[in-house]
Amino acid sequence: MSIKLIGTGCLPNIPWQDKPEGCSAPIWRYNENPIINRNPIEGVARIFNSAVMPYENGFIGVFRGEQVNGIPFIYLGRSRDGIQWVFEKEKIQFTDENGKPFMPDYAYDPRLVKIDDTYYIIWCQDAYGAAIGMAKTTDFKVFTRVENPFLPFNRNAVLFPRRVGGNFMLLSRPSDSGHTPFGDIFLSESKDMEFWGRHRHVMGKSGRWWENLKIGSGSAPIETSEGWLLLYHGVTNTCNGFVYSMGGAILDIDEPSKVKYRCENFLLTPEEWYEERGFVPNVCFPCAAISDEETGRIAIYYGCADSYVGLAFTTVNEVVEYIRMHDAASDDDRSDGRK
Ligand code: BMA
Repeated sequence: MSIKLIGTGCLPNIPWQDKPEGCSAPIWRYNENPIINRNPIEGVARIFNSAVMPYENGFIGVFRGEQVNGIPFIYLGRSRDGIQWVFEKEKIQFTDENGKPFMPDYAYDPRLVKIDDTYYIIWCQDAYGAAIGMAKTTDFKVFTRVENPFLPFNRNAVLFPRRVGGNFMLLSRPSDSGHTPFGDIFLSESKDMEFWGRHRHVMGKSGRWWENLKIGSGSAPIETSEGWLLLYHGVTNTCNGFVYSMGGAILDIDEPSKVKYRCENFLLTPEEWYEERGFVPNVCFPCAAISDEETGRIAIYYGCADSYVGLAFTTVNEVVEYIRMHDAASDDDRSDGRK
């Protein structure tokens, strides 16, 4: 069966490597990972959990930069090929709606989503507790804060790339203030990007060993002929701490709180040195995926061990087919999530 990407546009210069001979996994790594190494900017010790998009003739990205004082902020980077990045030295300066400086105390795990002609950045920050922050830009020079969508605590959010049923859609993961040992993915809607409601449960942790602690959305959902492809992270606990793997699900195109298929297997789990060894070992944390409608190619950017950025590849056909073949969605997953 041939599954198509919808509305993602053509991207002939998408970073790409063919699947290696003998690889049976649905997602394969770039063989020169990590693409961003330690100390990438003066005053920034590590970049990871970051998001990129095609822009002009190349690529642009928002990067989680852990400063040498340990505090994370968001940095802008540009690239011709999506692999080699040039970063701005100064963190992104956010302003309020009157153009006055309006910086959060910290900001991490940014996602970047284009809706119509506006780029939205969405991240985690303090708002009297860990909460979701948002800003918008049309030129990557002026970054205007948008009202925080939710009360604390919530540390993981991503927007859909278009309205569904006339409303903006946002996936998030309500939680507590720390490295929460729980968390499910919820969907919220808004007519204006300011007031959010109609909250629905999308899916929770499962009994499966790689995602039995908590889950959180990863890249912005990708529209396909089978539904929204959601790449997410699933977490398990071990005697040596949390392990973060990448999972996949397909959400109903018109009612995305309904899960059509949910893969019982992880799609990517820490195996390489840059995923297993670092500031926080054993973390694969997807935050972005770009795709080429023509070929069905998808390039995934994921944080590695809270220390590096990695790149991985798949095709829409291969990953959606794999998720379908290994579907283990529960009745609760398949429901509309309203109680
Ligand atoms: C989560 C977030 C991520 C991080 C992960 C592993 O709670 O803080 O930014 O990659 O933990 O440390």
